[in-house]
Amino acid sequence: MNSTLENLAERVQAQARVPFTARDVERVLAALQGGEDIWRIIEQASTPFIGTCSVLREMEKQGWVEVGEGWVRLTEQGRVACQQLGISEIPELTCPRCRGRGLELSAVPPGAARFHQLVQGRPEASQEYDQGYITEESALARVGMMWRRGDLTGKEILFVGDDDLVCLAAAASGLPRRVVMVDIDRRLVEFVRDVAEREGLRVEAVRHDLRDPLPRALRRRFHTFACDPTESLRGFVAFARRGISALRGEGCAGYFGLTRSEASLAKWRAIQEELLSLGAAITDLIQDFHSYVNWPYLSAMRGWGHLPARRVPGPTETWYRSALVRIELVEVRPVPEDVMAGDIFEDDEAATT
Ligand code: SPD
Repeated sequence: MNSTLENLAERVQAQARVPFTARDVERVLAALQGGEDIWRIIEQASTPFIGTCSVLREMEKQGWVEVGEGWVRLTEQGRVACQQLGISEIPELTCPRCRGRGLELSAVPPGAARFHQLVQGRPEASQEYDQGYITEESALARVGMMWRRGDLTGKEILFVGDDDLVCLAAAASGLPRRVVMVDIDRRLVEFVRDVAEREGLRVEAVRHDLRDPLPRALRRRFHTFACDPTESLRGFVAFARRGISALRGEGCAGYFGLTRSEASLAKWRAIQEELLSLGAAITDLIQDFHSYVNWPYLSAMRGWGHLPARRVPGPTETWYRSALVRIELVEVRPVPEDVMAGDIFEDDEAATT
C-alpha cells in the first residue's frame, strides 16, 4: 500500500487510538469524491467513525480537504492526490429494488406488515442503554430473512434485547410457535406487553439485564435468537453468549447487526473468532442490511465532539447502517455464563454512545 496512505493511517492510530488502516484511508478518499455532506461521507466510507473524523482532520492539515459547517470537500491538491493514488468515486451499484438486501421487500411474511401500526407510540431511543432502533423497513426485512432461512415458521424465537421491536413483527406474522423478548428497559418491556395484550399477539416480554447470564428457564429452549448488540467487544460478546446459550442445539440460528462505524475490522475479526469458538459458523453476511432512525441524543454522543464539521440540526437522512450476520450452531460447546460487570457500552471505537 502506498506510503502516503500508510503514513496517514499511522497518524490516525496514534491520535485516535483506534485500528485504522491504509485501506481505510483509501475508502475515505473514495467517499470524499461522492459528496460533501459529512454524514454521507461517513456512511459511504464504511470506516470506523472515530478514525474517519481523525483522518479528515489530518487531511485538512495537509491541504487535501477544506471544512465548513456540515461539509468537507476535497481541495484541488486532494483531487490530484486521489488521481495519483488511483482512487476514484465509489460507484452506486446498489439494487434500488431490494436496497442490497437480496430480498423481495413486498413479500414480507403475511401479517407482519401490521408492524407499522403496532410500533406507533414506541419509546424513544435512550442513550443510557445505547439505543437506536432500525427503520421499520429494516425490521420487516430482518423477519423476511428469518422466514426465508427457515428460522421463523414453527420456531421458538428469543429476541436478546429488542429496542427495534422486531419481536412484534415476528409475532404479527403468526408464523413462530413462540416469541420471547428480553430487555433491560422497563419502557420497552411494558410497551411490548401492552401491544401484545391489545392486539392479541403471543409475545412474552421479560425484563433482564444482559450483563447477567440468561435465566435458566430461557437457556437451551429456542431455535432462533436475534439481537442488535451494543458494539464494544465486551458488549457484543455478552449478547452473543446469551443468545447462543438460548439455543437448543445444532442447526439452531442467530441473527446480529454489526456496523463498520463502531467496529473496526480488527474487532470484526475478534467477534468472528468468538462466534467460531462458541461452535457457530457464519452462514450469511449482508452489508448495509439495516438502516437506523436518527436518535434524539446525537449531539450528546461521544462521536459528536470528534466531528471535523458539525451542523445543527444533525443529519436529515439515515447515515448509520449495519450488516446482517446470520450464524448457525454447528457444534454445541459450553457457553461461559459469566457476568459482564460494569460498562459494556464504551470502548475506544464507540461513537454513538
Ligand atoms: N447509539 C445509537 C445506535 C446504537 C445502535 N446499536 C446497535 C448497533 C448495531 N449493532
